Amino acid sequence: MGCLRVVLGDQLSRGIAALRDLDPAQDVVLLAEVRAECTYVRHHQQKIVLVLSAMRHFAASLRAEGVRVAYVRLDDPANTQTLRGEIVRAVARYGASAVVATEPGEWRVQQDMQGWQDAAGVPVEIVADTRFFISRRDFAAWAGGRQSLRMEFFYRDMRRRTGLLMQGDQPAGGKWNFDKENRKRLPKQVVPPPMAGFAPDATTREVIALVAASFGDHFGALDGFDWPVTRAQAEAALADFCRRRLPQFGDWQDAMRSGEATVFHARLAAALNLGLLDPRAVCRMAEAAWREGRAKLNAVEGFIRQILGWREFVRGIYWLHMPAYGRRNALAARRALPPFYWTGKTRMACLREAITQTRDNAYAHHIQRLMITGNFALLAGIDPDEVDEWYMIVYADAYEWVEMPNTRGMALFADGGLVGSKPYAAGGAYINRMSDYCRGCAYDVNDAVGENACPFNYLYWDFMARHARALSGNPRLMMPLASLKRMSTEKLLRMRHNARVFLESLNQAPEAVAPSWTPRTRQIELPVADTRATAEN
Ligand code: FAD
Ligand code: DLZ
Ligand code: SF4
Repeated sequence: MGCLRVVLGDQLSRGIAALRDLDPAQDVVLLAEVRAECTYVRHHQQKIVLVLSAMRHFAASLRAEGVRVAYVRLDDPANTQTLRGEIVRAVARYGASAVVATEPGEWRVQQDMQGWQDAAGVPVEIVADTRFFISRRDFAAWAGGRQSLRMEFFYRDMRRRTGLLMQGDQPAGGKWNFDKENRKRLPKQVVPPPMAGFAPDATTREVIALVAASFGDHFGALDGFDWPVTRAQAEAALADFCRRRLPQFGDWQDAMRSGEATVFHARLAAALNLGLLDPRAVCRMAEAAWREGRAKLNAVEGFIRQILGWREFVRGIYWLHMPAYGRRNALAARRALPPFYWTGKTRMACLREAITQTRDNAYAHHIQRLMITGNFALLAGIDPDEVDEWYMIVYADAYEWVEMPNTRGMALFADGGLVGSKPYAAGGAYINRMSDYCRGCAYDVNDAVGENACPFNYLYWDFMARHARALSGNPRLMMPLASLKRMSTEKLLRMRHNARVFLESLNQAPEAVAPSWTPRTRQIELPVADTRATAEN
């Protein structure tokens, strides 16, 4: 027999490198549903349904083409429940003379692949994943010799390389980045169109039952599952986005609204990361909307930057710095993740909203991830390992290559500034400006001290004071650090006291447990000057 060609659950593209020289007369394609991949973190139930259903549909499309597919179901009694075990079994069963696989999206799987050859007893070839605009090797070459890596410069090079949104050698519209135009508050009368959803077919319904029976104790609701599970559905979702949402994507890119999960976002990351959509085709379709006058440049540039810029950049950073990246904790954050990240039971309306949506939909949009759940974890000093695991679990689009640099880097600054040039720390005023959450909140966003003060306010200044010395050289933080210096000692002490009491109450769920809110300054041991300059731990 010929080769065994392995396709992992997030490699569901017909053009995936491992299938490139497929000989349908000789080769067998292996797709294996295995418990190890469903439980290495306790993925949201919708994510498992999405991956397994998409795998089954992809296998069916290969078979329809006449390709021989070895498909291992999760409940097959012979299933060894690991990728390696299934490769060994398939090599023996089909008498394969070699294995071909595409490089995986996660470091731990790459490590495992190193052992496949010995285990299977035949040569294993691992080919580069060509579904990205830039290869891992070319990113490393781009990064080599640069003092610091900034997404913005990488993105400009990628625009030049691909010609996307270019007019000759100049950026379309004379500017590389229209982000300043993309921070508008969402007015009441603007109602985002409903998201394109896909009712589960018989295959998906079967997987839903399997997941409910096998992983029903994992986080997340299964009702209302409507993710695209085939290439055709993903393309329909993309077309719907380009027609109905992209034109307004830019203006309200940072806006949040209660009860509104996606606003004008695309909800395409899950399909992109699974391989159901090709990022090049997605960017070209968005670009065409601008060239044909169907969407403004600020919207299209903002959207393309996320895919051509951020998505490629974080992947490059991940592979450049793993495995050490996964241990980074530059701000020495050690606090346990509060239980409300799992239950949504908190009096803070913004967190309640973001977490409840996450539980129900396996989705929250970027600003909810960065400025609500991420910002809170940053300010509260939650251990990056716990935050990382939470983000890996809760989103349908989560894969470590993209989740980890966004979490440890962008949201937590735990990488010390490899991904972002400053911590994305913000108080309640930012959340109030970009959402309607504060109106329905038990706390008062205009207060920074006292029983009803918005926790984001005092936690923000507590964070700044805790890390003032470590952050003092950062030019982007000059303003808040100068305000901190000007602040009266009494006010800062009161806020830091509130922060301490609040943080101590966090693990006695819910945080509404009434703490003593009377500031007792004598309990704060450090003199103010030292307090301001002392990094946590
Ligand atoms: P849109 O806002 O419509 O953006 C369009 C596309 O651009 C997305 O589909 C996605 O492919 C890409 N994109 C946008 N922002 C980013 C980014 N920062 N990094 C990489 N790609 C981006 N994205 C994931 O795909 N998987 C993750 O596990 C993930 N974890 C995140 C964790 C944190 C703490 C943060 C702050 C961000 C994370 N992101 C992750 C990035 C981003 O939030 C999601 O890609 C986006 O919210 C997905 O929704 P969407 O498809 O509606 O995106
Ligand atoms: C995420 C996931 C899940 C839930 N299940 C499977 C599976 O059963 N079989 C499989 O091949 N892949 C699965 N995946 C995707 C893998 O976890 C993914 O390929 C690696 O994390 C590398 O990115
Ligand atoms: Fe969130 Fe504070 Fe607004 Fe409440 S007041 S919703 S805690 S930002």
